[in-house]
Amino acid sequence: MSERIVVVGAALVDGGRLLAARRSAPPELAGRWELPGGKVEPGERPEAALVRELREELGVDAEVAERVPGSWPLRPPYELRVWTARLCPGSAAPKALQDHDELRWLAPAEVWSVPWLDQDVPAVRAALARL
Ligand code: 9L3
Ligand code: MG
Repeated sequence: MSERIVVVGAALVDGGRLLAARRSAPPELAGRWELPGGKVEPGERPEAALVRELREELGVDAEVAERVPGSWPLRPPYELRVWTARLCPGSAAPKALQDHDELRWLAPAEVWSVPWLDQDVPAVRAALARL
């Protein structure tokens, strides 16, 4: 059996709004919006990977809250798992430092106003249900 590699995504919430990040790379994903995150490294706990990815990609200090039940297939061998997260007190505001060219805090009524990556749509729906 082939190993699945977990990609962690954050439903980063602040003041009741969800952070969406527009990808700038790779070209086939550019312009579509995602829950920020990335690949778990060998031996790394997924929650630690998420904190690391949010620091690298957005320059924030975040804490992971709870797992959003489910996992969603990406291009093999990857699969997406999502946690809710929030900014730690004193964290910088998110900035698009890596792989993104725009960030947007979306109120619940605005969540479907951006073109999410197809693979993120069910994850966003599940995350929204738990905000
Ligand atoms: N991916 C899809 N949705 C997401 C994330 C964080 C990632 N919410 C896909 C895009 C890439 C792969 O997973 O094909 C690895 O992600 P990254 O390391 O390029 O962020
Ligand atoms: Mg990433």
